[in-house]
Amino acid sequence: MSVQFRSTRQHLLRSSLLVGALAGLATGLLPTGPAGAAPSRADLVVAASVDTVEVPASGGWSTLTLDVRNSGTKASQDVTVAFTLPAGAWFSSDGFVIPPSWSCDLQGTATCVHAPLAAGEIADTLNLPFGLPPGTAGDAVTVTATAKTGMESSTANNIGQASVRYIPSTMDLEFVPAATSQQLLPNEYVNVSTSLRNSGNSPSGEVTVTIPVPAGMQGSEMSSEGWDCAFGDGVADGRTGWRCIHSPLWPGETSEQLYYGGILTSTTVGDVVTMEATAATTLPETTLENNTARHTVTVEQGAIVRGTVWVDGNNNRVWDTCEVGAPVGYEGIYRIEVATQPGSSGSGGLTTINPDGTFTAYVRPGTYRVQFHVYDPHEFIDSIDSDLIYYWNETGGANYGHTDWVTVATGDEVTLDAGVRSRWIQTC
Ligand SMILES: [Ca+2]
Ligand SMILES: [Ca+2]
Ligand SMILES: [Ca+2]
Repeated sequence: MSVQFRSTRQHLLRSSLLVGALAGLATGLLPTGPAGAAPSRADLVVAASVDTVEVPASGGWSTLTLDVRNSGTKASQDVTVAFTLPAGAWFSSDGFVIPPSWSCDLQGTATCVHAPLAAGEIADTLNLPFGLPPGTAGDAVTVTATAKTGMESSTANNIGQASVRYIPSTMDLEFVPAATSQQLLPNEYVNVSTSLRNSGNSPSGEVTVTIPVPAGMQGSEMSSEGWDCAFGDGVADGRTGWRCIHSPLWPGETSEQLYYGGILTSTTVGDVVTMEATAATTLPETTLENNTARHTVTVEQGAIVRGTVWVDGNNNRVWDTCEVGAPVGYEGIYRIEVATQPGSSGSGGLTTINPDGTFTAYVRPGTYRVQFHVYDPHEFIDSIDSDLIYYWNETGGANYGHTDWVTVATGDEVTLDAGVRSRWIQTC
């Protein structure tokens, strides 16, 4: 009778243990069987996952997340988790934090140790980045974590595994933005800014961008952080332009902005000037179709402000037909600005000063005045052939004068002159 009782009891015990173990596996929370019915034991349950389940065939990084809990009814002893990485893989040595409750030796034995876990206690989650060597696209590799402690009700749930699959490597540089445009006046500055992005899953090689200076434009040296640029003749594939180098771009990385530009010269209204930047790298790309950035400048019509700084050679305060323009430079016309009236929306390009004392500025509709700076031996004069409403001849010879405000519309051409005399008077 006692034998029968025992066997029935053992049968019941096994059943409840089995149910308990299954429930424990399913929820990870339930104790294995009624407390009074089974020997009280610890039961570690391990769960492992990876945050990146696919890496390129060129190799890559993932992070192992490990959770260990004691689902048993009794405290465990010390917990040791041993990791097995795929062949050639390695744990990162920095860039992550081990919770203080764990003590890990990832570079040596590849184990982490935790103090005993009370019944029901969940250990702090471990997040361990690891690197994978190059592999074959389509292959999967597995990371395994195995926990060990003293006597447990089950060790079947002590192993956590997660897989990472190799996918084909891709690398693709593309300009962001790839197409820009603007409308400018003749003699205006062209400023272009773009960046380069690696939209593949593998690093690029060193990057080179070449930008020839197009016809109708004069380029100038510019610097861009993160880029090493040279400007000059024969650098942009043999042509005058920019050649800029950038270190390899990581998957998903966008470079710093790349700046280049210059001033429109020898263009006329309606001209279209296109700047083309071309990127290349030392490794094969998915496509080369997106390796060009185009900046299109359409030369638009504005108004023209022009005039002459003329020298009253015979000192009669009249611009006689024989009298010519002042020289340009430190003893003549030093600077001419076409200034925008404060609050006016006008804007324009550089004022070109010619050796014969004439000047030209292309401006948008707006209100402007011309500001002249001439140097000794030249100084401003009163004359009916001068449009200055104000001038000041300094002792020392840095002389300044300006015209009244003039409002111009698209297509207008206005002429504003300034009369000067030279202390070295030459009659004509
Ligand atoms: Ca266990
Ligand atoms: Ca590309
Ligand atoms: Ca005269």
